[in-house]
This record gives sequence, C-alpha cells and structure tokens, in this order.
Amino acid sequence: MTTKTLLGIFVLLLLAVACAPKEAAPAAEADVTVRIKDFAFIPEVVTVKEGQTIKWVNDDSAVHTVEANNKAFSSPELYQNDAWVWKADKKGAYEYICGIHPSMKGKVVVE
Ligand SMILES: [Cu+2]
Repeated sequence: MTTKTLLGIFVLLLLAVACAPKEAAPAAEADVTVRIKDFAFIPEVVTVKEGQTIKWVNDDSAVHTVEANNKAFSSPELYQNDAWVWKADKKGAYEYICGIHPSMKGKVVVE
C-alpha cells in the first residue's frame, strides 16, 4: 500500500469515529442520591464514606438549594430536574437546609 492509501484509510477511520452516534453524556455519577421532593430531602439523613459523592436531584417544580449550616457545601439554585453533586471529602456530620425554604432540613454523615 502506498502512503497515500494508508493516509486515506486513516482519514476514513477518523471520520467513522467522528460521525459515530454518541450517547448523551450521563448525569454525573454519585455514590448516594438524595431526591428533593414535596419540599423535603429524601432520605433526610444519608451516611457515606469519606471521599464518596452525594447527588441531590430536584424533583419539585419549586427551586431549591442545598446549604450546609457550617458552610462546608452550598449548591446553586436547583430548578426542576437539576442535579448537584458534592464530594464528601472530610469526616463529620453536616446538617443542611434549603436556603430558600429553611424549614427543609437534611443531614449528611461522613464516616
Ligand atoms: Cu427549597
């Protein structure tokens, strides 16, 4: 085969890879998921190991946030179907609220 032929095959392969249908990027994976539903965090208390991740998913049409009382974590405003992930990289117990509806309470325990 000539260099030109090899180059042609290479370009075709590149095109094939570039044009292959891609799967939608999966939502960020997490070790534990907390659903935000009907103005509550479900489950209200989650326990993870140090270094694991927690994902909050807002199932409500209302906007919510996830804010640790000790400021260890704070999410942006989560609209319906939005998700937010926090990596629990330090042991401890973290009580949190929704900054918009402070009566919504939850707790993360990192072991
Ligand atoms: Cu809220």
